[in-house]
Amino acid sequence: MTGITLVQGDITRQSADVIVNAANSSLLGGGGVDGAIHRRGGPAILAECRRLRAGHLGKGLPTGRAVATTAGDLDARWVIHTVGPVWSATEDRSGLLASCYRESLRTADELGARTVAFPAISTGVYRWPMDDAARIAVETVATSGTSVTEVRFVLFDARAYEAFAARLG
Ligand code: AR6
Repeated sequence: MTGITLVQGDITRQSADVIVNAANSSLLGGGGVDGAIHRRGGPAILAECRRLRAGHLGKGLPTGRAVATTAGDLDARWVIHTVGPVWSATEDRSGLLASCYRESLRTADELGARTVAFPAISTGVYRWPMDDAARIAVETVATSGTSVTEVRFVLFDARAYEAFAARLG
């Protein structure tokens, strides 16, 4: 049974087997959670991302996919980088957002991780509406069949926390 928990705060301060990064396809850093993870996690994470880009991810990580690296100086064993879709009002990209959660958990299962901390993927720079993002995140995790025992959503502000809390009932 996977327990779903909620925390309000900075994901880079969490202790977990896996901290998930809301990255972009380049894997070479950015703002938001991505910037914070690389800042606090130190250069080992970026070094491994560069090796992935020089190897089998030469064209970058596609939207909806996930890949693991070291967690560097974070209090975690791995960072799993996933690329959320940019919100579109005209195209339904919810399958890609669900895929981020599913693929991250599949990768975590392969690693043997027990605890996974997720940010609210795509709800910042990529502008996904928070309530809808919370619905997709909770539904996808609940139906994923993962062996992870705790999935922790780490929400940056009260608005995000309330949106996820409403979905968990
Ligand atoms: N801990 C937890 N949540 C955070 C933190 C933090 N330290 N910082 C921000 N958030 P975003 P995206 C929240 O923009 O929308 C980057 O430049 C934030 O309030 O980080 O998937 C990447 O390189 C929001 O609710 O990710 C990509 O280019 C949520 O995390 C692009 O942004 C996600 O916001 C990805 O955009």
